[in-house]
Amino acid sequence: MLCYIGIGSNLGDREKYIESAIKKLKSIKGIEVKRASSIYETDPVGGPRQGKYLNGALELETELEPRELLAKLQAIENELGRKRLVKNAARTIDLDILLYGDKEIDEPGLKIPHSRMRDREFVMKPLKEIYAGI
Ligand code: PH2
Ligand code: MG
Ligand code: MG
Repeated sequence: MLCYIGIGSNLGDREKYIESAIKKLKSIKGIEVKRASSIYETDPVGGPRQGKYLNGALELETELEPRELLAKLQAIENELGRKRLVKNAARTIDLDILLYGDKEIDEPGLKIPHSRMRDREFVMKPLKEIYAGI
């Protein structure tokens, strides 16, 4: 399945976290990273006062089911020191499933397409760079 991931970081060495996350994704069996967008510096949207983000998007080819993919992304976030204390707080790394083929999922903890992505410039700008769909 062709799928699109949003990637963001606004804590610590942001470039390094994004690089490490992409490297870890590449090493996972059942995931192939096909395209990576440019990385943009963006102002934080929502949440408590925090620093600027680096944001990008990735195109993946994956054999994993959405829940399996989500678990892998969360494992990478945890390995890279992501703490979940306050909603929308600053984070070392954020990996969000934006699109999974044309599948629509609305379950607790997993909403695809990602909620509010269309309103978020920091998601749509890098996504448009690599999106191969209609
Ligand atoms: N992520 C959020 C909340 N706000 N703002 C920017 N600029 N970039 C993000 O990735 C971001 C955000 C929640 O995931
Ligand atoms: Mg997230
Ligand atoms: Mg997010």
